[in-house]
Amino acid sequence: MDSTTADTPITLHHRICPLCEACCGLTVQVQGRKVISIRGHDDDVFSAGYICPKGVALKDLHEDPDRLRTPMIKRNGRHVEATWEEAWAEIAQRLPAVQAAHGRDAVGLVAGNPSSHKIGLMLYLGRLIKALGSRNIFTAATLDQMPRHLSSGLLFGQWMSVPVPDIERCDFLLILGANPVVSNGSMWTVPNFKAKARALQARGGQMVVIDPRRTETAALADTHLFIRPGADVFLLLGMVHTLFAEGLVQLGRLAEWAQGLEQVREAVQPFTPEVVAPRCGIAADTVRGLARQLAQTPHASVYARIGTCTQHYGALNTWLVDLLNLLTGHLDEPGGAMFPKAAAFALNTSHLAATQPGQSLKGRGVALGRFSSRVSAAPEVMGELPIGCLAEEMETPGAGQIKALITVATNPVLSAPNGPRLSAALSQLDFMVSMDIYLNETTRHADVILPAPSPLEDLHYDVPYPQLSWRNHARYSAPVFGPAAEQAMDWETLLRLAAIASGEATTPATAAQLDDQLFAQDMQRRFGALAPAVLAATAGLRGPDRLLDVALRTGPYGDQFGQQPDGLTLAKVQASGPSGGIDLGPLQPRLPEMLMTPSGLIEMAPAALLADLPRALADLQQPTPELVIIGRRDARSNNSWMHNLPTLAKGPMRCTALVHPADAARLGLAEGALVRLSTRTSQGAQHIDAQVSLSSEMMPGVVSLPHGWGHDLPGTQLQLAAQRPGVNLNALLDENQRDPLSGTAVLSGLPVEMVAVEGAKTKVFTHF
Ligand SMILES: Nc1nc2c(c(=O)[nH]1)N[C@H]1C(S)=C(S)[C@@H](COP(=O)(O)OP(=O)(O)OC[C@H]3O[C@@H](n4cnc5c(=O)[nH]c(N)nc54)[C@H](O)[C@@H]3O)O[C@H]1N2
Ligand SMILES: Nc1nc2c(c(=O)[nH]1)N[C@H]1C(S)=C(S)[C@@H](COP(=O)(O)OP(=O)(O)OC[C@H]3O[C@@H](n4cnc5c(=O)[nH]c(N)nc54)[C@H](O)[C@@H]3O)O[C@H]1N2
Ligand code: SF4
Ligand SMILES: [Mo]
Repeated sequence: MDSTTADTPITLHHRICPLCEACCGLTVQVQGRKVISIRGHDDDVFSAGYICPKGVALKDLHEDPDRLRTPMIKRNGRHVEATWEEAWAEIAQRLPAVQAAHGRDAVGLVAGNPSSHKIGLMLYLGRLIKALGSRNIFTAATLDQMPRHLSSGLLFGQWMSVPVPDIERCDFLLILGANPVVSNGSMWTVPNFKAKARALQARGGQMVVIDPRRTETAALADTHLFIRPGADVFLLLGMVHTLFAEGLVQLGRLAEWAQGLEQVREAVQPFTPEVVAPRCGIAADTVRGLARQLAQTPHASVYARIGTCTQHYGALNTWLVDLLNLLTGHLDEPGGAMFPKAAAFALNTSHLAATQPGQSLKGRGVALGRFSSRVSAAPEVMGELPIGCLAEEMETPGAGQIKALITVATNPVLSAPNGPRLSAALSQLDFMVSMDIYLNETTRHADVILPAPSPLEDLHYDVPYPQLSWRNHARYSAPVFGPAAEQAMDWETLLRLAAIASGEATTPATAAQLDDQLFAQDMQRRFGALAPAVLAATAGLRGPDRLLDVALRTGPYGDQFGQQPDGLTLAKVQASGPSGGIDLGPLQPRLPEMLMTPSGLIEMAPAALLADLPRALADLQQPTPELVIIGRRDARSNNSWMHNLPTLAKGPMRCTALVHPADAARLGLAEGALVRLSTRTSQGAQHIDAQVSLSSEMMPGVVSLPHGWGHDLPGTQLQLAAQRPGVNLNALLDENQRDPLSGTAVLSGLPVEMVAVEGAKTKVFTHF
């Protein structure tokens, strides 16, 4: 019960925002169990007060009456509130039955974007996956950044060795397919990108943005170039070609640490600027000019993100971006593209103790395609299968068919291509469990929904994002509120699920007991004879806190359990007080020590990538479609799930189709017209109806609609979102179009037809 009165003291709490990759420090003002206000934390060592509207909306999220606070069980087709024990009983009865009848692969798992922002999910999901023993593991990575991991794995030997622009020292920043002014950065943790970009310009630097829409980031840039969606591979090849043709290649310090230069030179031969220019919609001289500017600016960096990943050549694009940085001497150099050195959990720091300075460690590198999906034979990457294969794996009978599914913080019915097919397949499952905070378009199919604590009731430490940050740091947030009664922490829920999935449910241990057992086993494996000392040193901690303490202490800045007394411990990070955490300084060069490839070198010409180039070459002969569709992000939205929060939902309708006035004139469309957008996919004709907004921001021949909308499906509990549902872009997209190497879905650049809906009135946009 909330016993807050007017006399209850107001307290201030510092807290990292868990909503996007910027990881902003917030100041939360609280009275009892009420949130009074949320602001940017001015003294935060990393984000210095920056906040966006979503951070403010954490209050709405905490208070949202539709957010689930108890488990839900579906009875007679309707979801009803249930106790945790009832939920566990239902799962224990039904999940092992599927495994017993159909085998381990019959239970699939899908994990979504918020999983990467919650330490409990990040650190314990692996336990559940291991317990399941299923090949049918899917995540949002194949809707997003898998090409980034692939290139890092092949070139540097570790999936998470991702170079990011060293923006504070950079004088030329080339951005492709990213809109960090709105998205706040991705695979690059850079709160207040706008201020940092302005500072770059103020010291005489330049920013160039390549995007089929003149975005908020493009508007800030010194130069914006439209590109035909999907044509980045050609632009990038033309630039690499220019570097070789004009003698601009200079690897500098890394020359002796890289192999494959001659193979790259040969492979790019066919892609002269003249050959690629028409396809990109960018003049050959401009292609050359970009390559020259990159090569001739001492501190420069290329950054590319989702617009270049979610297309037919996602892997090639990401590789070519890495090559551009490397070939121009900007990789791992101040002001160029550098590798962060995280304080905890980074696999690319774990071997450093075994490496001599100035040497690399020959590692095992990464393996691809160790197994394939059953129906389409799509290869695994990083132990997962392309999410585009999920529906067919549920629908197609035979050994290994997915009969039961666990979803963790994901809403693929709106976020993955051909959501309607997924929705139909989910409704046919024998059993489905969702860990989620809403009864939404996906979880409405679940037999049991297990809720999560509100972000303000959870501790926070970012696991992946310090590995991608513009500056090194270690920041921790304690929960602002204790958990609501009965609410399990994510790690507890995952351990209970894992116990059931591994068949141990008959010995009902508490999550704490399971955690102690697993922790002791892990420490034994890792530290051998020293394990008892580690257990003693971490006594009193449990769950993610305990794993974090071990990771910090054994990490590159750690106290090594007393051997480096000045080093980091969890207690030290927690005690950092009003600064919100510990600053670990600007990015430092990390090569060659960080390399983990089999050769111990940067392997710049991986066979799998070279073998994909003929596909691009053949593609140059293809005609370009008249109209293609791309996505769009909005500052007040977050993929599919923040449309139920009042402070974000208010204002103009955001799910509109942006159309260039010339296209509108050609097709006879006026502002506000209702149009039918149609595609022909591998599954037949699809269409949705959307309202047009005219915009000269668009490249002619390209229409843009945001994803994550379509909240008008029955059986959900999202009252506000349902009032202005928007339409589902992903109903138009094709789950079978993907980058063959990374398995990443093609979400950008598919041909679309657009016609006015006969008889529909031109509507004035609804405003909340
Ligand atoms: N066409 C098109 N489609 C896209 C994209 C695009 O650009 N264009 N972008 C893609 C990208 S980059 C991504 S990452 C994916 C995202 O797709 P998903 O990974 O499926 O993520 P969301 O759609 O954001 O759904 C998040 C789910 O997590 C739940 N949730 C929120 N917070 C919590 C929590 O604390 N705990 C738990 N257990 N659940 C929580 C929400 O209720 C929601 O159900 O979408 C992709 N889809
Ligand atoms: N406000 C808000 N912030 C978010 C999210 C959100 O939904 N809303 N989602 C979060 C997530 S999960 C992610 S992964 C990140 C993504 O962060 P970003 O990668 O910055 O994503 P977008 O803002 O979608 O920017 C992609 C850009 O690529 C452009 N584009 C589309 N097709 C092409 C193409 O073929 N070539 C080129 N060069 N450009 C193209 C689009 O016009 C768009 O401007 O954002 C995160 N932050
Ligand atoms: S930019 Fe991202 S991390 Fe920062 S307040 Fe907004 S949602 Fe939160
Ligand atoms: Mo994403």
